[in-house]
Amino acid sequence: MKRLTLIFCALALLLLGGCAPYVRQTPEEETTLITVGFSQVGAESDWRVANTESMRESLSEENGFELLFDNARQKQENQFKAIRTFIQQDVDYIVLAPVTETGWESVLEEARAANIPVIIVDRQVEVNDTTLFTSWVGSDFRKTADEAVAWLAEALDARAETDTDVQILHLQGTPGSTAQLQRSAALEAGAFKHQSWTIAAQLNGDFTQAKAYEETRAYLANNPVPDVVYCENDNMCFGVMQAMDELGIAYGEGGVTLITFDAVHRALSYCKDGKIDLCAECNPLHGPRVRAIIEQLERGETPEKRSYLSEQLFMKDRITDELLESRIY
Ligand code: GYE
Repeated sequence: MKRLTLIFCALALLLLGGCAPYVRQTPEEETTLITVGFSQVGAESDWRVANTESMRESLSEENGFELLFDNARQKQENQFKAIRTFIQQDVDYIVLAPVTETGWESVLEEARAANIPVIIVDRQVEVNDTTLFTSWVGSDFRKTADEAVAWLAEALDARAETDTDVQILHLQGTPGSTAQLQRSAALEAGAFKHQSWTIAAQLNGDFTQAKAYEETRAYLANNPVPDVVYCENDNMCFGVMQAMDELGIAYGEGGVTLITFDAVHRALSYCKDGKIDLCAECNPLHGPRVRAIIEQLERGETPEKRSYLSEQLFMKDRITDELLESRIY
């Protein structure tokens, strides 16, 4: 493995006082940076931007890293290209936030052949040989989504709406991504369990506000207003709100029930104002974990194969001003 070695040599001649003799200084500093190639999904959401920022902060030069960043614009082929470039550049580590779960074998084999450990963050990769990656850091998407669905069941129960027909509009994230697969599976399991729930439609919003807005606007123009909208991320929820604002449809308290995932600052603040009913948290701060994993590997230790970040559900009464102020994303 190649280390990027920076050698700073400085020869300083200082004149002390008016006619004092020259003092020769030769401070010599050698800094060895660990090079990390990071293939990021894109910049599709507030969550993603916070994730990138967390990685940049943790893998900074001051912390001893040189970070090579690539934004794949939500395309797997761009991620293949980025990883191959990192291999050519002989980086020390590759960090991959995969857009979808499948199709990674070849490129991961190439990284392994080049002896470069790969750390996966956020979404998972589906590979038969799990030694193709060193470690994974992310969320237990299914667990949090199951909790969100259980919250919906209770909320409907409390409103005595369990027996009446519940129409759910489902905004899905990028098809085939772990966040989409597991959040969708939780809702589908909920609809299967509760006879009165109907998933009225599943719209692909690709985790972006713009796409969710367009899809929802078009859907609502031709279909009845649903009782619940289940959005697989906050930015899609903002798109739904935008569409409903334009159509004069009430949501949140006293309107369509809105459920969203991520719990970024803006969503929490809408929730506090009663415009969103539930924010299911997804923690984007992977940087410190990734740094710790690399440092473990540097010491010759074996990191955990999978490590989960902890998260919770937020409803209006759990959102304080302090929480909003301390939220950095
Ligand atoms: O929920 C969404 C982002 O994979 C957990 O991707 C991530 C999701 C997150 O674009 O906002």
